[in-house]
Amino acid sequence: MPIELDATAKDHQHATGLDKLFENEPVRDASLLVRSARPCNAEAPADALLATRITPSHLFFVRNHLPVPKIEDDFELQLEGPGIPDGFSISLVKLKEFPKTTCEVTLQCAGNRRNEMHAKKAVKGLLWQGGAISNTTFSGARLTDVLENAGYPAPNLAENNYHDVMHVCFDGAEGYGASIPVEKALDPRGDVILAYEMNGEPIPADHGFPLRAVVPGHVAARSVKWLNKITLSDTESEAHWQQHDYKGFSPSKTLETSDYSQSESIQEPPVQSAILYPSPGAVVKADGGLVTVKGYALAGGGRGINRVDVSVDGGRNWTDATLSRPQQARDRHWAWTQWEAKCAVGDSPELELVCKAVDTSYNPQPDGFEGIYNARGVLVNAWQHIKVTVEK
Ligand SMILES: Nc1nc2c(c(=O)[nH]1)N[C@H]1C(S)=C(S)[C@@H](COP(=O)(O)O)O[C@H]1N2
Ligand SMILES: [Mo]
Repeated sequence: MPIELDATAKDHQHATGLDKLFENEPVRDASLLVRSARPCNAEAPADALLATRITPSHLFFVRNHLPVPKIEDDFELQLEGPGIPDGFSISLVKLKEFPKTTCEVTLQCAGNRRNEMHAKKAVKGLLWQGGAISNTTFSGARLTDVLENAGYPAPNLAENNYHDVMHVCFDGAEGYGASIPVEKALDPRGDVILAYEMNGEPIPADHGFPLRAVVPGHVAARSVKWLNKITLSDTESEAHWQQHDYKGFSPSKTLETSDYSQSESIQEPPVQSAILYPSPGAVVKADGGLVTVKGYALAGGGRGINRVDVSVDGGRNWTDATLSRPQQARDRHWAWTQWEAKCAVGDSPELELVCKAVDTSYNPQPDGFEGIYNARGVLVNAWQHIKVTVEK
């Protein structure tokens, strides 16, 4: 298992040879909000997430567990599984010959908004605010096309004929790995892509150049960057991040008492929303007695956003936000919904802004953190509360 170099592993940052390990780090935009430098973990700035539907690639959040690897020009994607000849591999040039699919997809880290849970009770992990999320287009070959070409016989899932393949495992060149259930991988409406482009350009180094698995509707941890191997398996990926991370536990469990073998791997995240404007503690203007609040909402598994409710009095009264939803088919809402609400304010100069989304299956966000508390601080989706002051 590779050592995870995270913000808590400070000692590693001074170890000899570290500069060599990190020699392939790209130049990054100065407005990214860096939460850990090496490996780089950085949030997208709120104004960039608000300004456009599509987050510009250079402002897309970065979540690297390990140093950015350098991929050679003669890179070949390895494939392994039933029906696939031993040693089968496919070049990038070959991958680009498959029909090209483009999909608008929001990636959200399972730890997004962790700082809010941490503020209630300590959790372990990078203290992300609400910017470990971004929305972009990815283009590439469909995973189903590539698997079929490699020789994998299409299983009859309706007949429960799986050929012993239950999971599709993705390995990244630098040692990261994850897997997704085969049902998602093979779903013709699941849109799993082996992407070589992001926003119409080659994928930037931080986001997986030259090839990335993109798993829409799932937590971003399953969209493996620097993809160099796909294995069809009867078990989940053996990687640390599939087996011993990205799982949730009851509020009573500590890191020590959490039994990872007994918890389901996180795949589709629950419904989420957050405020991007105004920022906490800001002084805002009331225009004709109305304060503007803006943010994003996202539902997992391709569900859409049905409604976003916004309050300025801590959750007593609610205003419907105006939604800007993705133009995507039912159960294929892979992209986020941006929203804006104009809320009437009374005489109080202190406002407590709250937002909550309801997805198209009528799943609401939970109102508090207590019931969803987990020691690792994943899937933090309680109603967000933000205090601001109204300018007199
Ligand atoms: N190879 C590789 N893939 C990876 C990771 C990684 O560290 N290495 N991090 C995962 C996690 S936890 C997240 S949240 C997303 C972040 O994608 P981004 O850096 O493009 O925003 O990539 C996922 N894929
Ligand atoms: Mo993540």
